[in-house]
Formats: sequence, structure tokens, C-alpha cells
Amino acid sequence: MRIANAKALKGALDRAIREVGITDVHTHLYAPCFRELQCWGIDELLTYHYLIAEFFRVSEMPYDDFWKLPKSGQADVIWKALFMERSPLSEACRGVLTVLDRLGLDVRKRDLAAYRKHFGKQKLEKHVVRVFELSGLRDCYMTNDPFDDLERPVWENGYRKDERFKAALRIDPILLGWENAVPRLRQFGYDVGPGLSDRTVEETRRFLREWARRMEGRYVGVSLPPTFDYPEDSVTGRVLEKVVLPVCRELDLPLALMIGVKRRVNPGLRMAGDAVGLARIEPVEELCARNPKNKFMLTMLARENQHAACVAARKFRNLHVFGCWWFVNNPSIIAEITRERIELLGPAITPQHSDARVLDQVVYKWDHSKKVIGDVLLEKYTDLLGSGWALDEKELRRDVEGFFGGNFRAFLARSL
Ligand code: FIX
Ligand code: ZN
Repeated sequence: MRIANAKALKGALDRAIREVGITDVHTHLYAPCFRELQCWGIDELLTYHYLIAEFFRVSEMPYDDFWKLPKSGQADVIWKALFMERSPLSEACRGVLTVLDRLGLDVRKRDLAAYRKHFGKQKLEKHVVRVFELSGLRDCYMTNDPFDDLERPVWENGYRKDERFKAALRIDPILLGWENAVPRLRQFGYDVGPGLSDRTVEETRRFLREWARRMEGRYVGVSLPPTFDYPEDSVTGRVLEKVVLPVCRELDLPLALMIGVKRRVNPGLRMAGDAVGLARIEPVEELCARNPKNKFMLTMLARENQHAACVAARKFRNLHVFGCWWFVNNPSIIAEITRERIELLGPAITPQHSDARVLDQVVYKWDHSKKVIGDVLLEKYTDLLGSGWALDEKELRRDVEGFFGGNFRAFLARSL
């Protein structure tokens, strides 16, 4: 049906966004067969590392005292400091409230005990179904690390395929910690040594191949520091060149580059102590130019890197930009980045991923992002109609499906 005016546009867009089945291209969630690896519930929501960082900004508690508390004790002090003693205005605080509200809990009561009681009564399997329904998720990508001693045994024994949770093979230990990776690879039965001899290269390739196949991994991913360079005469550079790129090419798996994280800037905060640094776009351009048969996905952590990332994606069809990662996953910046991307790249982008660690978080992350992306799309389609272009509701739906997962699937499927 032809969209005749502004009101019809708003109605059609709202419907399309409400009904779209989302593919969340990067999360830290796990399929239910991974059992306790999947965290969920109010204590996990309150102890999300985003909130731990915010807690320490206002608390005088020594770091070690906090880490000694049981999870519920940590959640108690965070609730008190960030929700009771001041208004929960930050995006991460607001997220907890959105989740509670959408699950039907009364946030006006501020009753932490009641929220705990509610989650205590849920069964994980059913809760997954509810959370997927509420957030509009069709499927999501996990972050799967064969070096993880809790995760690996599940893949080896006990994994049950679940189409809602797809695998992404995470390779940080190999790319960023080769020295420590070598003895582990040997334990796993791969004949490797510290130098990158032909035998070591072949065996490490075999490791990646075997794990990608076992997991049915759809892409390979890594988080990189802002100093990431390519090409580079370093162990990381050589492992990337000799092992990772050839295997990705051979298996037709994109390599997802998440660039800009400075790990443990404040070690006392543990996982909450990572920060952002400005990266260079040249290594990404070099990767794309020198490896035209490799696919790359790209998300960057610094706000100041977003424009250059869009320009790079204009130049290379083997590059797909995705998501607003971590410190740029805030409404004001999502709006800015989404506008920038649409203006430079048109609709062939994946504007958002959730990065959810706690199952329930997808409810708020997608609720908030859909609103912001919806507002930007309304503005862009209004401009389009203003130019005299005639738009059909079917075309609008096609585009919305692309934004929320279709474009990513098309990138996975495309041949270079
Ligand atoms: O490297 C990553 O995948 C990051 O997203 C995480 O390490 C980070 O802790 C996070 O959860 C950000 O949202
Ligand atoms: Zn992540």
C-alpha cells in the first residue's frame, strides 16, 4: 500500500518496527544448554559491569570490600547508591527499570525483595521465551570462546543446538595472548610451538577450523585495542595474517573487528575497568584492500571513529559496519551514529547489536534502541517523501527487516 502522508508513514513505521524479528549480531548470552553460564534476574541486572563502574563513582567503599560481597550483597549496595540515594538517570540504570516494567513489575514500589521473589519463581527455559517475545528477538549471536573452561566442556559434551542462539567464534586468546595460548593449544591436542613454524601455523588453522565447524560459527570475532595495526610485524600481526585470515577465507566466515577497547585502565574495577581509546581507520582499510576475498564486520568504540568507519564502508564492499558498542550505546549517540550511517551508506547497515550479558537486558537494549532508530528513520523517510518519492509500505518493511537483521544475513550470504 502506498504511504500517502506523514501520519500514514508514522503508523507504517511503528508497525514495521513493532513486528520485525530482530537478529542480535553480538551478545554475551548463551543457549539454555550452557546452564549457569547464562545469567539472568535482578541481581545480575544490578551487578552489570556498567553499573559497577557507576557505583564506584559515588561510593567510598574500597574495591576489595565490594568484590568480597556475595552477588546479592553487591546488588544491594548498588541498588541503594544508584536507585535509592539518587535518581537512576543513566542509561544503564534506566535499563534496569525498563526491564522490570516490561516484565510487569511495579517500579514505583522500589521493592527489591519483591523483584527477587519474582525472578526466583521463573524457570530459565520459559523465561527465555518470554524475554525473546518481549524484545522482539528472532535470534542472537553468542560469543563463544573454546579457551573458556566452563564453556568448552558444553561444546564437547552436552551442547544442544538451538536456532535462537547462533555461534560466533571468539579468538582474542589467540590473537592477543599468543604466548599463553600455546600451552593451552598443546593441552587441547594441537602440535604448536611459540614460533610460528609451518607446523604451528597448520595446527592452529586446524584448531580454528575444527572449532568453527563444531560450533557452526557464523563469524569469527575479536575485541582489539585502539593501537591495533595492520599489517604489523608482531605476533598478533603474524597470527592474523598466517592463521586467521586464511581460515576465515576458506570457511567464508567474516572476521568481526571490535576496535578501541583499553582493557583494565583501572584494574581495581576488574571487568568494569575497561576504557575507550581513539583508533586509526587505516588498518581496517588495509585489511579490506589487501584481502578482498575476506569479509570484515566493524564496530568501533570511540565516538570520534564512527565517521571514518562509515567512509571505509563506502570504499569496501567486504566491510559491514554494525552496532553501537558499549560506551556509544546511549540514545544521543545511537541517534547520531545511525543518522551518519544512513546518510553515508543508505540502508545496507546493521545499526545496532545489544551486547547483552544478562538475558533480561535484551528487553531494554532493544526497547530503547528501537525508539531511537525509529525516530531517525521517521526523519529520513519524511525527507524522502518530501523529495516527491512515492513509498510503499512493503518497501518500508523490507528496509526495516534489513536494519534489524536482514542486512547482516545478506552480508553473510553474499559472495565476493
Ligand atoms: O569485548 C567485548 O565483546 C565487549 O563487548 C565486552 O568485553 C564488554 O565487557 C561489554 O560487555 C560491552 O558491552
Ligand atoms: Zn561484547
